[in-house]
Amino acid sequence: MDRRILHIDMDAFFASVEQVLNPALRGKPLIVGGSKEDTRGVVATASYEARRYGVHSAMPLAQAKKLCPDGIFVRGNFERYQEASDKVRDVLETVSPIIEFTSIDEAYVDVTGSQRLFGGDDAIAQHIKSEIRHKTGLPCTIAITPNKLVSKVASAEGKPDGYVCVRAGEERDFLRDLGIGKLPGVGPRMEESLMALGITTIGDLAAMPIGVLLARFGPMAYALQRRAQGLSTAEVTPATIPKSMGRETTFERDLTDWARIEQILAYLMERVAFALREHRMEARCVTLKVRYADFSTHTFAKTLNQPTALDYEIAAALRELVPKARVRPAPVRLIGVTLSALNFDQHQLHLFGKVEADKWERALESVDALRERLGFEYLRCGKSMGLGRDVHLATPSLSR
Ligand code: TTP
Ligand code: MG
Repeated sequence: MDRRILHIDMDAFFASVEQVLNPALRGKPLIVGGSKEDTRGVVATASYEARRYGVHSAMPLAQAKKLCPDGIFVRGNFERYQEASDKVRDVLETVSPIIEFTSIDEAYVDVTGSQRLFGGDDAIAQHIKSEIRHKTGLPCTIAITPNKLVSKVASAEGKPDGYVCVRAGEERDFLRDLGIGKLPGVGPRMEESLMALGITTIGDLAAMPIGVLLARFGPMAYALQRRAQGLSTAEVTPATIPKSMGRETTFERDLTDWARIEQILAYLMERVAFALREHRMEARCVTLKVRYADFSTHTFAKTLNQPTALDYEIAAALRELVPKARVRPAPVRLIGVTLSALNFDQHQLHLFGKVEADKWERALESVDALRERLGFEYLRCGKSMGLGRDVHLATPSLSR
């Protein structure tokens, strides 16, 4: 049976949620990301009315204010967006269990097996759109096509409040006249290289003699051209969302030296923060776990004002928690750190305009990239450096 893959993306998501919460904002140019007085933040998103003025995501607020002086600026309320996203998930679950969220407002659903029950693509899309409207008041755009790649492109084309259906065999026709920059994986640099070869549409790339592409891009040319032809076999892989992530270790012998304990704690923290970022998640709660020599186990938790995936913010929370653990003068048998109240990273670092965080985020991106290439131990940052390169934990424990 032909695969049918649905892609859904909520329209102007944060702005639409704000408009549901406060109907006075409907139909108005609305900019989410910071108040009018906010000078440092960036735009998280803008309503379609505000987009007419040229305002878009990631634009500095100051610039948005110049382009759209009569716009309404709000800071945003991430919890409400997560709630809305959860309701969208509930609706999608009524259609198929194979759901993969790729961001807070975007998901793929394999609806191959749902065709008979609902009576086809159109009925599935209709059902989802009206249920989401009913349960959340929010508009969305849906595409159903033979694969993830074409669905992703098609839903972007269908915005806002749209539905696009591409049948098997029509993929290439559908993509043909679209600008080459619309093909997923083609960023601004790649777009430039393709333009230099005279390729301006996805159809141009699909029809290009492969030799020309191989000469310019090497072996990746094959995959590139296949994508332009609308071919993709990627599966919808439902991600189980972890509730928490933790790292802990039992020492070879009980320790009383807190300088040493804190070094190991810093190492565990770096590891769990790295894992968190790998999952593109953020945490709002940091828990320090201590088992003393007498096996009594205590946890000390701190809830952050805002979710984070940054080492230095998690370290700051631990610095507040460690003195609480040290109140008991007993030797320590086990130490651990757990991050919970997790959600997917939704650029809220930018949303709340934290310049400092921004700097760290960029630094950690490079650190993580090196670690992926060379191994975790290659690069370490804070207190844990005192442990040296090859850290050996007697009982490394990975928990979720
Ligand atoms: P998008 O789906 O990219 O944008 P959107 O839903 O606002 O608009 P569209 O109709 O074009 O889909 O992102 C979803 C939400 O993620 C968006 O509402 C706000 C947030 N976001 C940021 O905070 N910063 C960003 O740079 C982007 C792109 C999105
Ligand atoms: Mg969206």
